[in-house]
Amino acid sequence: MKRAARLRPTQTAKLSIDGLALFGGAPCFQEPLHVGRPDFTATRERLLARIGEVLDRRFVTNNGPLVQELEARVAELLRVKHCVSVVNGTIGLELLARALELRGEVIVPGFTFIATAHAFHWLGLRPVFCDVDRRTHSLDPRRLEECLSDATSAIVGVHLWGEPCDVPALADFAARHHLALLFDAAHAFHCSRGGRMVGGFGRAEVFSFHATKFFQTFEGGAITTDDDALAARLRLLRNFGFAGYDSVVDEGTNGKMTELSAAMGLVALEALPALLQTNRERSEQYRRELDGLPGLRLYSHDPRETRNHQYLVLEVDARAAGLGRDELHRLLQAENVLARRYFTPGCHRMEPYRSRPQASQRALPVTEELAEQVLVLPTGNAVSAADVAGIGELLRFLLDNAPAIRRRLAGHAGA
Ligand code: T4K
Repeated sequence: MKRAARLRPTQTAKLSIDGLALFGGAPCFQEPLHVGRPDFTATRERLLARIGEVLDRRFVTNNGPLVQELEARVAELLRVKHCVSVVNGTIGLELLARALELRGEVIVPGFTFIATAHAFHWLGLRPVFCDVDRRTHSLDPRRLEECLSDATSAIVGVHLWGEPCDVPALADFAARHHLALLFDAAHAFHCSRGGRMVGGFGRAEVFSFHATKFFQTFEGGAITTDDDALAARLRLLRNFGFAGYDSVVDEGTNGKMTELSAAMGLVALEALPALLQTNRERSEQYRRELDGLPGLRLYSHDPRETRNHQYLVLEVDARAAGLGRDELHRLLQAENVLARRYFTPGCHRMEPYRSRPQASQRALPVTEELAEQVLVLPTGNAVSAADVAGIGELLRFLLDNAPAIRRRLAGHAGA
């Protein structure tokens, strides 16, 4: 079902402070607009046909033909030797940590989705949070040294928002200190650095194919690497350590992707160019709609590189905007614009990490600032051009009337 934005640019005059949904008016959008909601309108028939094949074949998991086909196609697309599909990105990180036999401490950014840290903590490793670069939002190589200890075994860079990390600087640091370098590439499918696709950097990279990602298999993920031995070990570990019937040659867990997820993935791969086109158009439109709005800065990607534009990331400077990020978030949510405060608070402020002894915590000023400022706006192929126009108009109205809205918010119950 297609929604239409209730607001059109020409109807801005109808917006009023009293009419804002937070103050009792009807929401601007009849249906919620999500960050990365998948839309199956264009792919439904092909997906159902693929699922039909799986049911007919009666082979639904355990490295089936569709999983193998998907792995081959992803490896080809990312120009990497091996793609080991997994049940989700979090398990992918865990499998990689096991396969690399990481020990002790692992340096991770403070500003990321909690799964980056949890995956290692879950295995009994200790995530050590490093601050991030103000512009790119990813690991700041200048802050690595202070995170280092005798127990450090690895650095985990996160290509946040699909913008690859400063790979050469991280690789140089890792080599000098004999650390494994791996990447959480959950956001970076079909993104490049120096013309080379994310997938082949470090020892290995881990993708998430969650339903809200640019490339999705409902739930799923993959570990990609050029290292033959590592790929072979990962394949063992994701299947209980089985080398063949009745032959267990390693430890292992169950990290296998199902044929239904692979069916989704194969169909999603065919639809990728169309989604990329939509994402690009929406992202350019957002940029035009928000142009000149005080206090709102849109995250910029390197224009020379391939990007998937799956996340539309806004930084809100409360002083210049007249409204804080959290105020805007409340106002937008009420209007059915389900913008997200990714990633608030920073990982170090979430359990179990925030309860660590104070002495073992380091200041992460950039992570703190971003966690207060970042707002991710609805994107994906379920968000129409009319929706983006409506969101732009709404944001413009909110900022144009910021002082009055702020006064109203102060007096509003629950504010
Ligand atoms: N590393 C990084 C840097 C990551 O961002 C992630 C995951 C991982 C590692 C771990 O990968 P996985 O183990 O997940 O493969 C979502 C996703 O669940 C998560 O995959 C993602 N990152 C994270 C950034 O976002 P939530 O808790 O915010 O999801 P949720 O349920 O609120 O969904 C987001 C929006 O999408 C909502 O507005 C609802 C809508 N939605 C969601 C689903 C699942 C739909 O419209 N349809 C749907 O089917 O974490």
